[in-house]
Amino acid sequence: MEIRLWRELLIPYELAVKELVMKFNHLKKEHQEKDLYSPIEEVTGRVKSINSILEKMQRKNISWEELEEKVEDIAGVRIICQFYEDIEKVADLIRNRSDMQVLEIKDYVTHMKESGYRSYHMIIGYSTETLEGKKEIRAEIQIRTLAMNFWATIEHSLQYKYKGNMPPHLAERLTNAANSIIQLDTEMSSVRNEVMDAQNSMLHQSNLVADILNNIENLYHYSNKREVAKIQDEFYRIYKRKDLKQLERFHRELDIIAEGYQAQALNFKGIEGSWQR
Ligand code: 0O2
Repeated sequence: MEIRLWRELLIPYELAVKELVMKFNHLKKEHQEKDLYSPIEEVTGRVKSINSILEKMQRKNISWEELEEKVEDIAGVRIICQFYEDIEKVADLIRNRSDMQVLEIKDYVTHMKESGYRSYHMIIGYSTETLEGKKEIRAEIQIRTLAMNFWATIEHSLQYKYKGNMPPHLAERLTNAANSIIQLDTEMSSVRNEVMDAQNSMLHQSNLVADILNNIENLYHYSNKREVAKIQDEFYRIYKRKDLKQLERFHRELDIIAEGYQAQALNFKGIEGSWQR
């Protein structure tokens, strides 16, 4: 029998998982930087263990030649959302990307598995580039809510413990819990708009504060230190009031002051330059 070089086989998959996790985390960050609610709450990834790959090959009667085509989740990424509605938003973000092609959808959200499992799976084609050159691989992206993830994590551990022979009383409890998860997600969806508003406003304030302090720090480097200390005191005074409108006004005014100082500094540099000539 031919020797299987598992480490070599898994290299592009390891790379793909790292790249995909980084890209989805970046999408979350982009939303936050634009004061936008992010449908992505958390991203994790893993390369399937060799044991788990072998088990799946055996269970599904997959040959070595078919391994990379038929075990579609060697590279797996999980995207957790806060709300049910976010799942479709994330799926759209993925569909609109040019660096991954959606090959297959398994919608266990609309069509819950018999076990009670709910999650939206997208099998994608993804291109990796390693020392050996370019390689097209398949990866599985699982998209689910926090509540669905809670259920799946618990059930996965029990499946592992009972190796497919779940005692009926436990299976029943899990089915009941799965129904409660549906109810919980529906209940949470009804406050989604309020939560989105609250989170947008929190993000907006946090970006404003970061921007203001950044501006103050810049001013500190090229203007009168006493003036800057006064500006900083004023900022802390306004900050304590917890009034977003005042903070926005202060931010705009500070922008104007900073522009003024910048123009002065540039003029000064211009004069310096003409002196040196
Ligand atoms: P891992 O790495 O331990 O997560 P399957 O026949 O279900 O094994 P298939 O048909 O290739 O696999 O794809 P499917 O059904 O989309 O399942 C792929 C993955 O979805 C599984 O990976 C699980 O992560 C998850 N999943 C599917 N069904 C269930 C379920 O009933 N309960 C839980 N908790 N998770 C499920 P693996 O193979 O289990 O590997």
